[in-house]
Amino acid sequence: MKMKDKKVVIMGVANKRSIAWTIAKALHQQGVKLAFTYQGERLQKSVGQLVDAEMPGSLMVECDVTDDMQIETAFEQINEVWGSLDGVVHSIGFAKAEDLSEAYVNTSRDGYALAQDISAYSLVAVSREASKYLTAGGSIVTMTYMGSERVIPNYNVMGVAKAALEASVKYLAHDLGPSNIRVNAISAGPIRTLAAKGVKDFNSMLSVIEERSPLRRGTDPEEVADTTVFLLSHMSRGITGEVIHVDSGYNIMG
Ligand code: 0WD
Repeated sequence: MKMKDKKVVIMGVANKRSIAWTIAKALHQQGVKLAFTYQGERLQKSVGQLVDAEMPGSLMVECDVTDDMQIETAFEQINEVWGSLDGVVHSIGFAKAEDLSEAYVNTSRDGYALAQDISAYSLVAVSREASKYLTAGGSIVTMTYMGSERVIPNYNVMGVAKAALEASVKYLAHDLGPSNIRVNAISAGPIRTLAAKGVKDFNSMLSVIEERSPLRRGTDPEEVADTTVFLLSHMSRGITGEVIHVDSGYNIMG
């Protein structure tokens, strides 16, 4: 994998169930140096404790992705310590709870804009700032879900935001490719995390997947983490602008 001493920024750890945390553990095992960004004081203490306990020596920087200045400053601060970067994991998404339970047709203008801002636009702003420091090329990986491709009841405004995110992956891959920066997404099957708690009927989604997916089981966060390690590594050097499904094959089912 040739990952030892690579420098990767992890965005989106809220707690130890976060997909971003499982990804961090897999990267840590490969000897990767990590910088964690956290959203506001709310998460500073809890994420800080997690990082200090399991990955001491990692960087910790505040970054609310709704604020351009915070994104700019976060990458500047990380670069001041590291001098350059090799990769970014963007594992961030948000929609208002009421927009994940009512009919999509009732989505408010505010709710639509917020979901797009945090879940899709943030990748554009992050890629722009990160690319300044990915000086020897690099890899950016984001997390998406099949609700972008087809209607998953209740996923609603998040599905539309994920469609924008996946389209952004392609446009960003085109823009940053000449600098040897790759941009890809992983479309993960449902995983029990804090974000998943907001999706109504999550449990019944899981049982359908266990019954109908080709592998007849749900998705482990470790599977998503291993694919992220691959996408950040030299092994995937020919892949960009791609959405890789890590979902027990469920997306191929009619
Ligand atoms: O089934 C699942 N859990 C799947 C998740 C299946 C497929 C994809 N995904 C995606 C999510 O949509 C998201 O993009 O994976 C990504 C990570 O989600 P997660 O690990 O399931 O959820 P969680 O642990 O809640 O992490 C998402 C975090 C936020 O957590 P909370 O729960 O506090 O909203 O995104 C971060 C925050 O840490 N986040 C922000 N970070 C910076 N600025 C912001 C913000 N404004 N808003 C949310």
